[in-house]
Amino acid sequence: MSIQSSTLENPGDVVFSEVGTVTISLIVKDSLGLDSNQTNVTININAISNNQAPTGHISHDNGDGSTGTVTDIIITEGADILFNSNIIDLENDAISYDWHFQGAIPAISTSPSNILVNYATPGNYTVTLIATDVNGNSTTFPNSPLNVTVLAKAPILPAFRSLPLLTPNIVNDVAKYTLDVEENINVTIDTPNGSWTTPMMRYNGLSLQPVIAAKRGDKIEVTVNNKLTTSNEETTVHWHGFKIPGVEDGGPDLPIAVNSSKNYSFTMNQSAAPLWFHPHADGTTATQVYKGLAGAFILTDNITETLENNQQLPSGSNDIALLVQDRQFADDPNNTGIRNLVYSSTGASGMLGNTILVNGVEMPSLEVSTSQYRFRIFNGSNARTYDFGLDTNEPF
Ligand SMILES: [Cu+2]
Repeated sequence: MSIQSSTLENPGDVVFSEVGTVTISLIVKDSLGLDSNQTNVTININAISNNQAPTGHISHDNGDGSTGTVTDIIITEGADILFNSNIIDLENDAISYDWHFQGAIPAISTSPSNILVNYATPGNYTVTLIATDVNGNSTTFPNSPLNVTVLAKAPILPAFRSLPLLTPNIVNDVAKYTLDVEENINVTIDTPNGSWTTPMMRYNGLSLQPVIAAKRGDKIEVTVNNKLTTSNEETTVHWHGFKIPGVEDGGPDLPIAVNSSKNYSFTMNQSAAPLWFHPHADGTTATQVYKGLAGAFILTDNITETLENNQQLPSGSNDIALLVQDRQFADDPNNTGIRNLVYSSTGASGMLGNTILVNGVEMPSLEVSTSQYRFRIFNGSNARTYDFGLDTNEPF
């Protein structure tokens, strides 16, 4: 639980025996002992008489040059006085007082019942309440200082996004797909700290990398059109982990030139597996994957189908592909809303990005039900390896 406010409850009574101005200071210090907030409440006791209702005046000094509300009160001898005030100071820390006076004049017992302090930034604080009388004598209220730990607020996480499933065209029992290889596709990157746009390479102009689903025995035909006309780069589609003939496997020896096409044709004849595909052209494999060309290929077979039908394996919307990729984005000093990808490789060791995206989103949040889920995790990063676990430190 994150605490964003604290209450100094019933700080106790301090007795003043002198008529005049009384200042009550609420001092909030951070863990370094620096003043993070100070507010003063000044009480002027103007008319005092054992048989007369005195008038009082309360004003606030927030300690940072800003002033709060000024309130006149009537202090009635022998009666309780409740005074409420809300102050927002320049540091945007809100402090509210809930004062409780007893007007036994001239001996004034001052008893603020609750003091609420709101904190703008996390950290450790001490909250002290000090009363200073007309002669400058200070007394710390008996129940202060109060030690407060303010934890960081849980960030509002961006929504999880599912990878889009491609729909085949079934012709004569063959599942036909088309992959247009495109660049300068404006992709929205959502993070806990805001969103921006990044021009990327993509298949079919999709904002996310696609998924192809197939079953063992399926005949697949994929037409790939190289539309990388700006960068003028060759590409291929390599079917990572597929048991298919070499000529269909999109190696660097069979590139697709710009404005050219190639048909990949194969039959899936292997056990169920989470597979993936990505470019494998000579010299541009790493950068094209980094810029966004990749896709998941979910292969099922009779065994997985039986397990799913018997509810022994999660299926449907409980079977979720996660594409994990680290990226680095350029700064946006002029607030254009566009942040370009930065690729800086040191030789053959590749590069490590400082932003880890899961399905194109940093730290996505997915509402789940109390049932089993199957996550197919694909590491599509350039050089980074991962040790996945739960935030309870339990391993997968
Ligand atoms: Cu590969």
